[in-house]
Amino acid sequence: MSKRALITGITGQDGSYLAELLLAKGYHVVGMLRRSSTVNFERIGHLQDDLELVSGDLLDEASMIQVLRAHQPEEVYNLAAQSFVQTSFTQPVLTGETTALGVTRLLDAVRMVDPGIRLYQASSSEMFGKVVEVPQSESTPFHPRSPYGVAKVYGHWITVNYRESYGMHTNSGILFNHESPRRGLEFVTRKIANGVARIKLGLDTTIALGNLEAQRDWGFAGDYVDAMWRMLQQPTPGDFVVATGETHSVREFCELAFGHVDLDWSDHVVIDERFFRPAEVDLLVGDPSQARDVLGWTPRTGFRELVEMMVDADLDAVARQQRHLA
Ligand code: NAP
Ligand code: F7E
Repeated sequence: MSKRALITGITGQDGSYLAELLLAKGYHVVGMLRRSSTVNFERIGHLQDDLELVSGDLLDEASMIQVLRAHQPEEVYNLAAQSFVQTSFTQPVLTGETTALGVTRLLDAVRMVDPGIRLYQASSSEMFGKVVEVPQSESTPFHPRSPYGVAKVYGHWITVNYRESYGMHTNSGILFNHESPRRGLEFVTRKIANGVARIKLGLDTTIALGNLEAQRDWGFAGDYVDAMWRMLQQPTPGDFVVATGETHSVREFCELAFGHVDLDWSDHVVIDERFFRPAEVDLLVGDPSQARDVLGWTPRTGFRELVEMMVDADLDAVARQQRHLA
């Protein structure tokens, strides 16, 4: 009989890649959706016939108890969150309810329905924030710099706490930034890739950005979901940093993305104060050696390849929209 997995956040970037991976491994995949007034299947439309989609919300514990009872998964991947750092400054309470307390609601639902279920919690490099060492590993102390980062620290520790208190197989994947053509348009990499495509195809002339000197360890989401799965296959649960070990600035991302279509970024990027954050995370770079040694995981997609994949995908998508409107 095939294994059963529940994914929260199935409509998000990672949810769609993880669903593809689990389906390819023969899993029965149940995706939890929150109620919305419009269908939001942009990323999972191609998988819709292979998934079982059910209604539930991280803000409502009873809904998750009901989903767990009805579908009896062996593995739960908690990818749902208010995941945009900038929004966490304007909606800190909602971010805490979803991204922090939502984890406790889900863990508690799992504990009540079947404490033998293995759980993955989507933790984040944003927990390191104002970093105390470079690179950051599983033992680096946290100093979050946004309500989102603070909420993720809570989510991390409650995951560890349920492991230690109840002997549950709960895992915290401390993932550094991972991107793809399915990344939300508000995140800087997709904003640049989409902007480059629109400029190249004559729809825009500039992109407005904030801090170009911010540095991130950017990998490909399709590679990172494999690390999530590997964590739940281990005999003992744990915490794992998942990263490339390389860091690049927003400026470098711009150089490569515009360069890929023979444009000079400095002719098209304008700085707009609105995109600076009240507190910034300056230098994030992860040490993924534990993931390599224990999980046998390594990233496969390099930085240039990632940038070019994203720009090419947006060139295709924008050209398709133009043809549709013509
Ligand atoms: P994403 O694209 O923003 O997807 C977030 C998902 O959460 C969406 O499916 C969203 O549903 C769902 N969601 C939001 N609030 C919910 C609620 N109250 N109840 C149920 N579902 C809810 O995020 P992602 O990039 O795939 O990231 C996946 C997870 O990894 C998140 O927890 C994120 O914080 C974490 N993470 C991401 C990165 C990264 O670089 N991508 C790095 C480290 C950690 P709607 O479609 O209805 O909005
Ligand atoms: O910002 C700078 C900005 O919004 C990256 C989430 O998935 O990864 C993501 O969080 C950097 C920041 O991602 C703009 O100041 C400059 O330093 O793409 P981002 P993020 O904040 O790193 C972590 C690991 C997560 O866990 C989160 O869920 O880029 N930046 N100019 C800009 N950022 C945005 N969004 N827009 C700009 O115009």
